[in-house]
Amino acid sequence: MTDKIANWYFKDLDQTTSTNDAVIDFLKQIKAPCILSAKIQTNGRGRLGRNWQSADGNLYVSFAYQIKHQNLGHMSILSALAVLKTLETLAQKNIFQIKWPNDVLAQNKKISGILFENAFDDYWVMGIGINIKKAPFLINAPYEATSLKDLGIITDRLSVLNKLVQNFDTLKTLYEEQGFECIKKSWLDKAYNRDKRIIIKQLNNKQSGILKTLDDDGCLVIETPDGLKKIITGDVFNFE
Ligand code: BT5
Repeated sequence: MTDKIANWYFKDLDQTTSTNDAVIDFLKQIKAPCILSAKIQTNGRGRLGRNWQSADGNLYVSFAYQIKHQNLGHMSILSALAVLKTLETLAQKNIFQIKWPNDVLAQNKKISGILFENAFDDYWVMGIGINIKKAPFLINAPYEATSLKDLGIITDRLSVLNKLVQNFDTLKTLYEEQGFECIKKSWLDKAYNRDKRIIIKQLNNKQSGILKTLDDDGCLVIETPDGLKKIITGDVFNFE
């Protein structure tokens, strides 16, 4: 019999290359929304081929489910809110913020990252890493890393996963019933650098502006001397 968490089929592995890959095999086998986690990833990845350091003790988990193309940006925003709400139940509430689109920071250090990838057709993989017991020492990274343990919170990855699933399901239902507006509002309340000057680095481009809001697709809106600009992809940095 296959395990379940709420309505999701669930599998936990001792080790895999990346849960974002392993969950696709699970999805093909189970043919229904599913979640796969692993104790260790040997080749965990971030966006643009970057590495996600995946030591034992942290949460590495991927959710595979259907997302309509037009809702993808919304789900990216919603996923960060689910992580933030989960962390808020464990630690002091006001230390967490979300850096667009979906990094979660604690005291200005990165505690969680999320990677969306297409599985096939309209099935997408939402891969989430949360540092629970160990934060890597990052060289040349724009943000230091932190973990729940560094914040004085002792818990384990599967307890955090259960809370995460609960928060994600609640937010997804809210979104399906009421639309993006309330997700957007909650996200903006926790936005890192809101109303501050930021730099956005894209592959061959760098621009700066004041972080103002999200548009109705979940894109970032910055204010520049040329007016409001919509940012679809990129990495956000503090302006120094
Ligand atoms: C992300 O990419 O933040 C998305 C990370 C997604 C990881 C999950 S784990 C489960 C699933 N399976 C996978 O293979 N991936 C997903 P990005 O915004 O590109 O950030 C990557 C950068 O974060 C790196 O270049 C480092 O600077 C930093 N970093 C690496 N490992 C980290 C860690 N454990 N904690 C905090 N920062 C880290």
